[in-house]
Amino acid sequence: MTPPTETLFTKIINRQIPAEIIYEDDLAIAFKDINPQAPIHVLIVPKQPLPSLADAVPEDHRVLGHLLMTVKRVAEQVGLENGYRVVINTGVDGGQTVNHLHLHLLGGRPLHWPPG
Ligand code: D5M
Repeated sequence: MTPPTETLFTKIINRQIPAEIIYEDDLAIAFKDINPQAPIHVLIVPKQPLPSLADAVPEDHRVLGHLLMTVKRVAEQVGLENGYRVVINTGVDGGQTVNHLHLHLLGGRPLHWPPG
């Protein structure tokens, strides 16, 4: 298990670096991805610095459920009424580059399958 450390996303949560924040509550924050892969690309991030989904334990179920409900809320907020994709890159083979759990919300165009 990777120990939790201060990450780039912790710095966004603490307003130490700027981001286009579009939603925030006690448990989560959502901001626009700096390198968008679709017309709408938002990251939904827990304030608790869980490194990845692979590090989750049963006690994290509340925040994990909250993150999915936050995706749904943000998708409605940004008008993704035709659908969207939610991605959680996990670990090296999953293509995770920031070791702070985050859900990618992608939409605004038809998305292809399978991903690369
Ligand atoms: O995705 C990590 C994502 O984080 C990637 O899509 C770019 C995004 N990113 C990196 N730095 C920033 C800042 N400063 N603001 C907004 N978005 C950022 P992964 O799944 O780990 O590959």
